[in-house]
Amino acid sequence: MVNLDKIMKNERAMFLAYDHGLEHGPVDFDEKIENFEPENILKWAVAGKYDAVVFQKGIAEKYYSPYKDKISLIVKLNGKSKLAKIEPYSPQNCEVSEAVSLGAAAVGYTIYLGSFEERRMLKEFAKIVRDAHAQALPVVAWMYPRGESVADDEEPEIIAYAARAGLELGADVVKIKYPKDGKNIRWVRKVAGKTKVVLSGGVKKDEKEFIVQMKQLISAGWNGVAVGRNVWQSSHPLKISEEIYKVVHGA
Ligand code: FBP
Repeated sequence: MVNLDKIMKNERAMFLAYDHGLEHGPVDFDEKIENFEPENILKWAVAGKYDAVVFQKGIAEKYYSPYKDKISLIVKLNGKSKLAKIEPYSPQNCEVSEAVSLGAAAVGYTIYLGSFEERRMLKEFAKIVRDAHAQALPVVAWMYPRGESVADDEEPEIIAYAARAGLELGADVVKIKYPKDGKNIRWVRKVAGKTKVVLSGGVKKDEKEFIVQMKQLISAGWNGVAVGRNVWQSSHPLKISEEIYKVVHGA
């Protein structure tokens, strides 16, 4: 039986995502780079009462251990840069066993559903689910339809497909994007069945708009948020974290 207790409370979750240095490069960190140092992210994660932080293994190895009793860790097992102009494929760079030695309470993996490389990711993911579940470790799937065959990755039908595929493949939590115009959010939640569903934050947007979106999703049964830029690119990361906390976990 998978143990979600270290990364969720009452079936709700707030994850602070910080794997962008690999996915996008330090461009997301702008000129105030010191604000974006891993130690600050960890401090905000603790002070903001997140349920877990998300790191690639390199950051986890070098920065996580002083925080291991303060905040849970999700180790992202795959990743890619944005430099290669190929069909999206995010290769695995860390084994479940390595994540466990780093103190992970869960592991994460991105699947670019619809990519010509989809089969490689589905195969890697299947092994990860097997290895993680053998030790009751939850698996969080970044379900991102992407590639030449995917015309619009915000289309509610496509996002619902991604959520459902996560359930079918054994994910315990799926991290998916906001369906365009907030359409079909109940249906998207429903098709994921017993798999938990969290919102992938996306680019920094108006804070009020972000909180309104969160409220809609929570009342449609979504389980929370895995957010990065909307928190650490804010001029007041703790204040926005408090707002998110109120929506996700209640006052
Ligand atoms: P954000 O809240 O900043 O969008 O972070 C969520 C996330 O999935 C990160 O974990 C990841 O690095 C990034 O978004 C991937 O973004 P993209 O959509 O550009 O692949």
